[in-house]
Amino acid sequence: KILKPNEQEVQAMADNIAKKEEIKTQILGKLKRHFGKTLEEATKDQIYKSCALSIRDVIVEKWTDANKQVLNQGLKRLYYLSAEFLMGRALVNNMINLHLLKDYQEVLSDMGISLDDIEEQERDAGLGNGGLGRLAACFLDSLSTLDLPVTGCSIRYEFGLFRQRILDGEQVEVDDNWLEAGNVWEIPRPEEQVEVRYGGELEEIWTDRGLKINHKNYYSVLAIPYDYPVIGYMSKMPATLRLWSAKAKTGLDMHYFNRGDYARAMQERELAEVISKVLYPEDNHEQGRQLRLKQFYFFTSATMQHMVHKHKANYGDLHTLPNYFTVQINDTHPTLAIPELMRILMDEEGMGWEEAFDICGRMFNYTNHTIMSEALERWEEDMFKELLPRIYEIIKVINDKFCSRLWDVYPGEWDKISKMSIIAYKEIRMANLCIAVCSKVNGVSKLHGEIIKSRTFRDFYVVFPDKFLGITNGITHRRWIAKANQPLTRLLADHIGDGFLKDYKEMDRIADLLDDPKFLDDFMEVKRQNKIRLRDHLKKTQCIEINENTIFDVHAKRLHEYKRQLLKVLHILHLYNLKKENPAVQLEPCTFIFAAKASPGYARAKNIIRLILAVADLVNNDPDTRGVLQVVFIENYSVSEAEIMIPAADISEQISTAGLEASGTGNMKFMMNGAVTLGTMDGANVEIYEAVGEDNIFIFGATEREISRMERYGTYKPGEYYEQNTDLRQALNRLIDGTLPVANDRQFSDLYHSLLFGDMDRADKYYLLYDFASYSQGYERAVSAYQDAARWKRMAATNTAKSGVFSSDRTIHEYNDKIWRLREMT
Ligand code: NBG
Repeated sequence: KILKPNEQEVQAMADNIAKKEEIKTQILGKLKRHFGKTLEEATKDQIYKSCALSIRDVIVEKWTDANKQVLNQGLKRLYYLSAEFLMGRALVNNMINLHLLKDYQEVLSDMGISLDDIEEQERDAGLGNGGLGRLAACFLDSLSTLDLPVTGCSIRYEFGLFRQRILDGEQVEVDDNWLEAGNVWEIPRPEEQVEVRYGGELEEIWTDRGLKINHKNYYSVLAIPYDYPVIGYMSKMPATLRLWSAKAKTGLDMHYFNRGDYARAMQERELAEVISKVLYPEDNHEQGRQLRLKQFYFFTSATMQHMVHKHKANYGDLHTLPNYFTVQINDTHPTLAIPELMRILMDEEGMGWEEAFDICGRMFNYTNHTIMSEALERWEEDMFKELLPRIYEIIKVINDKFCSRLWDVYPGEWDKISKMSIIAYKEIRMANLCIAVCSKVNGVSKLHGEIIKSRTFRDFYVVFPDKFLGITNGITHRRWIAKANQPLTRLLADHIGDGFLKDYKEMDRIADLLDDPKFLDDFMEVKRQNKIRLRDHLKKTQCIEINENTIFDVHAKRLHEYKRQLLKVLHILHLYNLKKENPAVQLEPCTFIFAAKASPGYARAKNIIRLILAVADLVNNDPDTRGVLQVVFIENYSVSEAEIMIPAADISEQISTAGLEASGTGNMKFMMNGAVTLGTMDGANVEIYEAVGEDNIFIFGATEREISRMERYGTYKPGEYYEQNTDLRQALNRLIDGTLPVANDRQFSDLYHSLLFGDMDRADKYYLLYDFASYSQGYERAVSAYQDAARWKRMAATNTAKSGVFSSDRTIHEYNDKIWRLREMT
């Protein structure tokens, strides 16, 4: 007997059909009106854009309403200032967040189109280097999901982070002209442009209202905002990402043009527009270049001017600014927002110093993302003064007042005061400026929060104990589960419903399933599907064949010595040696996957990539190891590559020298997707360890305390480890004994020397030799756990089950509680 659907079901079906018809009409309408094309004539790119525009309409509708509400209800808004936002692609993520994914999939498939194909038309918005920029992107998603009003502010770089190609065994950088084919998500707002000034001289003039600073002979650049709405999951409050683009004030200089000097006529324009041309490809590493300083002043000045204009227009009274805005400074890059707001309030709005300073103190907060001394931003005083004379003067006054305050606390302690001073030894120290002014200064994990108090900024902590706190990073589980891992999302939804996408705490319910054998099998089946997806992807994009029936052991992050990709490579060479020495030895088949970009100017990092590729060449082609050990380097690590790679991982390598990785966020993405961490007690690994328990993680290596003791007393002698550990010695010797196939005849003796003797500095600064034996044991433990299938599936699923606390929703709750105090819309 055929069951007849009841009335409600009939209605639901009818609604569904109507909804899908509407989506189809929207897409076809966009194709027709924007591109003058019918479906049959349209290119994939045009279909992508039509889908995106139809989705954008839905978001913009909510966005306009929400922005009006913020104003009507007088809600406080967060300005999240960051030199980087590593957004990745938006289309499918937006569909998920609007609960429209399934509908679009079906509509497109009815039209004979695959959403996967369409999705690939979108270029990643790669406006960031790594963790810091991706964190900013995750924060926008969470803020919007929690209906908290935020504007993220940055630069509309015409070229994002370079694309990486591997040619002849080396990294080659290709420009990332991501705007080439247009960006459908952004809305230009030329009517809100502001002017940013550089150079010139200052002059004091007396007016009837007192002394006034006149800034003259400056040159200026226009900042044009482009707004990009970002919607969180089932949100009423889309976030705004405001990206500023630089434009010359005059198009062509007609004076030169008329004389036939066309190149000269264009010059000013090019000089201005270079400001938003390209993202600096540096990660955890400071260079102090003038153009970079120009970039940072450019977007912070534009943002502060905009904020003040807006506030004046809406409320008139600038004294209430801190009631309506709070500003987060994401690492020191946007620090100039502080003196810039001082400048606007005093020079343009006639406010006195004390009042302006008090307002700044109440509005700004600073997040520190690294303790690596080379990455603590400093600017050369003379260069700074010439480029930003007024800002320089303001910083100088802040510094004078700050130092005299310190003098009261530490009378006579010149050394200490000069260490804490904002300007010293002809340099301006941005972190010190932030700490002197901001209400709160936070680290990004528990450990890092402690280290900044006890070491990096200890002297400041003694004076301002209430300023400091640690808030552990997080990642948005919408992108990193729902978008990146749809099979896992379906499995979880089948058991606990899809409420966890809005409320991360519901992820805790996954723990109830850990004793359900069917769930564990399904969980591993999801993993297998993801491994196959990565296998197919690699075949398609890099013509590399990998075997999904091996362990996928993944080390994916920026290339930096402290992240110790080199330690991993040495260990692979050790496994290779084992097999060469005794071909009968049984090794568990393993695919070692690396993905990492090296900063183009960081020679050592590029060399380590060369080494990884050379080791891949050796191990993959040697008949003794072929099929057992495979080394793969995935090109162009980016958000979109990560979405495919992370769900496929079995082992997550998080092996930084303890104390140096402020938090890590890749570590969270892997564990959330059921990879088991093999890592040091560093950054947020410590909290992953606490969350999953010691049975569900493999910890190895020196602790932060051990390392800092060795640093303090200078007791570390890498040579002794080389002498005493045969495995290590043999692995290291492979770098120089001619085993490795090399391109251009360049060997790896510099890496070898840096570990054993040091070049300019100490030998083995990052303690690879110290941790080698312990890493090797950690790897063995991980492999034997993997061989026990019953044990492994429980471990893997436990990692997902305990990952809720690493949702950036939790992080944002904490920031809001402890720092911002924003309210939800009513
Ligand atoms: C990085 C740290 C990571 C951390 C991210 C986000 C910088 C300066 N720091 O450990 O190295 O996860 O910031 O907080 O890029």
